[in-house]
Amino acid sequence: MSHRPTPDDKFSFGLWTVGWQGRDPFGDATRRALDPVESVRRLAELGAYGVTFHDDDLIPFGVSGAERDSHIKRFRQALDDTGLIVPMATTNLFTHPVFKDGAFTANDRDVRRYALRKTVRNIDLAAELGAGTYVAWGGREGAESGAAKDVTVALDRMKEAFDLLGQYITDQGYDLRFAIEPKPNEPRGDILLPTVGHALAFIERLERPELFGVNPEVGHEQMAGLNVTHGIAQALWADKLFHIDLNGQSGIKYDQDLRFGAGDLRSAFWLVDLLESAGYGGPRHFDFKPPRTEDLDGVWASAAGCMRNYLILKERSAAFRADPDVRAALRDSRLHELARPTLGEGESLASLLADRGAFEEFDAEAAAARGMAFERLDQLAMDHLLGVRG
Ligand code: 3MF
Ligand code: MG
Ligand code: MG
Repeated sequence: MSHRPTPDDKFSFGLWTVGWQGRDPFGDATRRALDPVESVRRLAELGAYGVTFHDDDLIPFGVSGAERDSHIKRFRQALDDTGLIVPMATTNLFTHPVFKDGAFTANDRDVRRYALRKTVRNIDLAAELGAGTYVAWGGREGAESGAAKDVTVALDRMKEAFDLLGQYITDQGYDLRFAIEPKPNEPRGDILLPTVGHALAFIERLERPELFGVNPEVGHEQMAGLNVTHGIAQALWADKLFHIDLNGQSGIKYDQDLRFGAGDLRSAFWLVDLLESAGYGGPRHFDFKPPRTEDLDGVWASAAGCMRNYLILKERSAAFRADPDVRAALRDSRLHELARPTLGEGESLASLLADRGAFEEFDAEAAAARGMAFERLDQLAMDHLLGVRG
C-alpha cells in the first residue's frame, strides 16, 4: 500500500492550521502570514482533497463588503484551479475581544445577537461553497470563576442559538448539518460542552436534533484524560460522528495540536482502526499546529506527516485485522460472545429470571477463573503497529 495521499483518502486541513504563525501566550509569531490561495495550492499538491476555514481566516475581521467579495473571489478561483473542495466551514467566535465572555452564551445580550448574525453570514458562504458540515466550537463559552456564569441559564442560551441556526438552514433549504466541537478548557478556564458525552446529551434537547452531530478532536478528549477512541465509538454508535478533528497530544496538558500520529501513537492506531473498520465516510480533517520551531518547509512537512501517518496506521490496522493469529486471539478473548445479545432469540426477562443456570446454579468461581487472553491480543496489535509482523 502506498503512503501517498490522494483525494480519495478525503484528507482536509483548516486554513488556520498550516497558516498558524506560531504566536503563543509567551512568544511572538515565528512565521509570516500565508495567503489562503497559497495554502490551497500547497495542500492540493500534497494530496489533500479539502480545505476548511473560519470566516476570519478567509476574510479579515471587519473589512468592507467589496473587500470581502474580492477575498471570496480569489479563494473560489484557487479552488477551481486545484479541484480542492470545502467540506466544512465554521465561525471565529473567539479571537476578537468582543467575545471575551463568550458568543452564544455571553452575559451581554448584544454580543449574543452579534454572534448569531456573524454565524448566519458565514453559513450563507459555507452553503454557497458547497460545504456539507458547519462546525461550532464554543471556545469562549465558559468561565474562570464560579458566580460569573450561571451554567443552566447559559445552556438555555446555547440551545436558543442552535435552535435558531437549525431553523435558519431549514428555512433556507441548505444541505448542511452542524457539528458541535467539544473541548474541556483553553482558552477559557472551563468550557461548556466539555466532552463528546456532554455534547451528545445536549443535542438531544434541541428542536431539530437530526441536524446536529459532533466534531470531536483527538487532543481535546485527551486533555480531559479521556479515551478518544471510546468517545468516537460512542458518537458513531449514536450516528452523530458528522466530522472529526485529527491531531496529536501527549497526555493531560495544554492543547498541543501536534501533527496526527505524534503524541499518543497507540491511541492514534486504535482511532484509525475504528474509523476504518466502522466505515466512517466523512472527511479526515487535520486540526493541528506545526510547531513554532518550523519554517514554511517545516509546515508542509508537518502537514504531509499528518496524512502519511494516517495512511501508515490504516495499513497497520488492515494487517492486524487480516492476520489469522489475530482472528484466533479475538476468538480467545471472546469478542464474538460480546456480539451475542444477552438474552437468546425469543427469550424474555421472565425466562432469564426462571433460568437456574443463570444464577442459582451458575458457577461464579469457574467463570472468574477464566483468563480473558487480552494481553496476547494486545501484543499482536503492538507487533503490527511496530511493523514487526505482516
Ligand atoms: C481549538 C480548535 C478550533 C476548532 C475550530 C474549528 C481553532 O482548539 O480546535 O480551532 O477546531 O474552531 O472548529
Ligand atoms: Mg483544538
Ligand atoms: Mg478543532
